This record gives sequence, structure tokens and C-alpha cells, in this order.
Amino acid sequence: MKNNEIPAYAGIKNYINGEFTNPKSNQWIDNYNPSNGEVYGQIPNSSKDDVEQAYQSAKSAFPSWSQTTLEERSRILIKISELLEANLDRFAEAESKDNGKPVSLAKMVDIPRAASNFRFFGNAITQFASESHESVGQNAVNYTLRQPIGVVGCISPWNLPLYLFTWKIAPAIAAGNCVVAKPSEVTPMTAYLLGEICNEAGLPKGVLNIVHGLGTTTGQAIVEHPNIKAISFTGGTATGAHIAKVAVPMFKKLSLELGGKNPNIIFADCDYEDMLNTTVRSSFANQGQICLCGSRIFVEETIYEKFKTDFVEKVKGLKVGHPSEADTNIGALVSKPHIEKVKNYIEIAKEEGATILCGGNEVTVKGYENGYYLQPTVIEVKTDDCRVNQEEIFGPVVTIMPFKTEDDVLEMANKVKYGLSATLWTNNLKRTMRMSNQLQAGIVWVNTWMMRDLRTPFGGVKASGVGREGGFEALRFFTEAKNICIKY
Ligand code: TXE
Repeated sequence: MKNNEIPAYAGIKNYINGEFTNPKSNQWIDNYNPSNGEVYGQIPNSSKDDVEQAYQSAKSAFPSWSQTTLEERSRILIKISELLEANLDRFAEAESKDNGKPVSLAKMVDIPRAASNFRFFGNAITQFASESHESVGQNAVNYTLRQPIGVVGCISPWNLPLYLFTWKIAPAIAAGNCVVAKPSEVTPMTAYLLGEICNEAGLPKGVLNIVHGLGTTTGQAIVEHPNIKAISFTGGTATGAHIAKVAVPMFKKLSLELGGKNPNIIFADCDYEDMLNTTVRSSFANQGQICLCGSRIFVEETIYEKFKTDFVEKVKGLKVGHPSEADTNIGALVSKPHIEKVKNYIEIAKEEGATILCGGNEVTVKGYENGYYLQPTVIEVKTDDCRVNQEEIFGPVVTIMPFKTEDDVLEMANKVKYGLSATLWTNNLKRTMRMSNQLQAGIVWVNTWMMRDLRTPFGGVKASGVGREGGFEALRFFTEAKNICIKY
């Protein structure tokens, strides 16, 4: 980070009151392209003053936006969605350049999903009804009024940058709030481009304000702001705990979507080919940098050896390469510190006496020798309580081990501090019901993975967070429920 310098790349600025502005802080952070390790731009490191400016803009916009009809809000959100779709290539390339993910993945998943977030909540807000109850025999009626909170803060991570940024912003503004939002400092580009699209779609000035910067400066200033009344955060568990410490004594509404160490449980009676192909995806999609990845694979012992052979063969066939090449399966990891962290876990696995069945090493991609590429890695662990099986690695690394009985695997699956998602492969209905009820997770997938219906709740238990996003749960989070009782 350099102080008091004009940025070499003047492209990224804050988006406040519908305008792109340099930060008052005049501090800048280097932005890296993980596919070649080069700095390709700089972004603001916004200060408390910048957050205050964003807050004032949001506050001014609130009275009018909160009174804008649902139809009009809906029309604007759907227009944003259409403009995102029309700009798919531009956004997908920007996402890939910032994050290292294959462009093909950004085109297929990240950007379409960001567009869906706006379309979904644009529609959902027109269907979001309050309850009313007649108090029989008392000549009274009770109803629930759902009012927007005011100015809310949205803070998102680097792994699914625009996807998760818009997953918060879309319901927040649909519900009538105005927003101060911060994308990850590691992947700021698509959030920046979103500002342009919001202007084009006619989103009134100040409804959405985007401040860029480090978590410890800009993020912290959002969380500490006395009048930003709710914080929706996705990121690491330690950061979530820190945010809770600051926000809870200020009585802010909090939604925390944190880490995961999700079990992928495979029974011998499953549809084998489907399970095998999906397990490769659930292990390594987005370089394993999705909080929902099934990073702990438990296989019923009767098919363990066969699975091990077939899985490792498939994993060895994945191509690690530059994100823009069409046949790349695994792109670059997001940053130098992150690849170092992941590599360190591979060393820990060796020290713990685990066996590296494949991968484990960095990959040099010709022409991009300084990029952050790592082989997809499968680690056979001896016990479930070793560190690589308990701690979130968040990279292209999975553990595998056999199990004997349903009770054994249930115990191991639940024996981590996290509880985000779990995947179960079986065709036995009774077992499906028993296990999905008992797995400690916010989401259980049976015979599939990461199949999301935006109407359903999303979130975790234990150290995976508190609160739920998605569907009406998100609209409930971004509104205050008021009971009004009228006696007649
Ligand atoms: O997350 P951070 P990082 C996990 C994963 C990863 C680890 C760290 O294990 O290795 O978290 O990733 C902002 N006040 N997940 O460093 O630090 C920060 O600027 C306010 C899981 O990216 O939690 C960024 O915008 N904000 C996860 C956001 O918080 C603060 C996805 C996330 O940053 C802040 C990503 C502070 N004090 C990582 N400190 C998932 N569950 O999807 C940081 N931030």
C-alpha cells in the first residue's frame, strides 16, 4: 500500500451517491492478478471519513427509496439483472482476472447468479406479505408491519466476489434499505463495475454506496458506525467473531455466513458414476475455494478401495491452467498468502502421517510462471481428528477416509466446529431421513451438491455462523418486524 500517491491505475474508485470518487484517505492498495502474480491496479483503502461520506449519501437517499413503490423497486432490480446479463463477458473476464477462477466458471456460475440475485429479489419483494391475525372475541386485529431498517452494511469475501456481494445487496435494497457495501479488497473489480450498471439501470443516487478497502480499516469503520444498523457479513470465522464482538454491544442486527468443513458421505448403495463426477466437482470447483465444498470425504468401507482408485484417476485428469483457457478445470488460487496457507496444510498432513494420494505441489504454467497454481490434492487420513480434517483449508485439497457404520460416520461428520453443509450419497430412504435430520448443518444435499433454489434458506450452525440468507429469510433480515394491534 502506498500513501499520498496518485494510483497508477485510476480505474477503481469508490461509488458514492451515484458517482465514482477518489477516497478522502488518499491511500491505495495494490491489486494483484493471481494468474500471473502481477500488480495490475490499485484500489482505495477507504478511511472512516470515506465510510461516513457513504453513510451520509445512503441516509439522504433513504426517505425517498423506502417510500418507492414495490413495483418501481422491482423494475430497477430486474433492469440491473438484465444489464448484468448483457455484460456477461466483461464481468466474467474481470472476475477471473481478480480472482484466478476459470473465465468459463465465471461465465457459467458467478455472473449469471449475480444477475439471478437481482431478478429473484426484484420479484420476491412484490410477494413479501405480512401476517395479520384477528384477535377473536376481543374486537382487535393484530398485524405485522415489516419496515426497512435504514442504512445497512454489507461486507463480502473474495471467493465468489460478485455472486456473494449481490446476494446481500439485492435483498437489502429490495426491502427499501440504503446500503454501504464493501467487497473484498482482493477482488474489487466486479463490485466497481456494478456501480456503472446501477446508474444505467436508474437506481437512485445514494441507494447503493460502495467503499473499497481493507477489512481492518474500511470494514471495521462500517461495523463500528453508530448508525449503520445491520451488518450482513460473509467471510472467515475469526473475522465473524471479531465483527460480532464489535456489533453486538451496539445492538446491531447481524447475519454471519462463515467457514465450513463439510462432510461428503458416500454409501455403497449410491448411484456410483453420478456420485463420482459430482464429488470431483464438490471437491475442486473454484479451486476448492467455496465455503460449501465437500472437503471431508467419508466412504463406506466396502467400496473404499474402488472409490479411491477411481477418484484419484479422475482428479489426476483435471487440468490446472491459465483461467482464460477454455479447457482449464483448476485456475489460480486467489493470492500469494492464500496459496502459502494451503501449501502449509499439505505439510501439516505429511507431519500428521497422512498419505498424499495425488497432487500436493505447485504447478508452473508456461508463460505465467509467477501465478498461484496448485495441483488438486487428495489426502488419505488415518483418523478424522487430525488438523487437515478439522480445519478449513479453503483450497484444492480434500481428505478421504473409510467408515464402517452409519453411526460412526455421523459421529465423525458432526465432530467439527463448523456446520455449514453436508452431502449424502445413498438410495436408502430411511437412512436419508435419519441422517439428514441428525447432520449438524444448515444445508443437507442428498445425491447432489450445490443445487441452490434461491427461495430456500442459506446459512450454517455452530462456527459456520448465525442467521439465514436467501428467499424471504433475507427480506426478514433486512426489515424490522413491528406488531400493530388495533382495537375496534
Ligand atoms: O476472509 P476475511 P479472507 C475463509 C477461508 C479463508 C479465510 C480468510 O478460510 O481462508 O476465511 O479469507 C472483511 N471488520 N473464508 O481473508 O478476512 C474483508 O475485507 C470488517 C470463508 O478473505 O474474513 C473482506 O471484505 N470487515 C468464506 C471480508 O471481511 C472485515 C469466504 C472477508 O474477509 C474485517 C472467504 C474487520 N475487522 C473466506 N476484517 C465463506 N464462508 O464463504 C476483514 N474484513
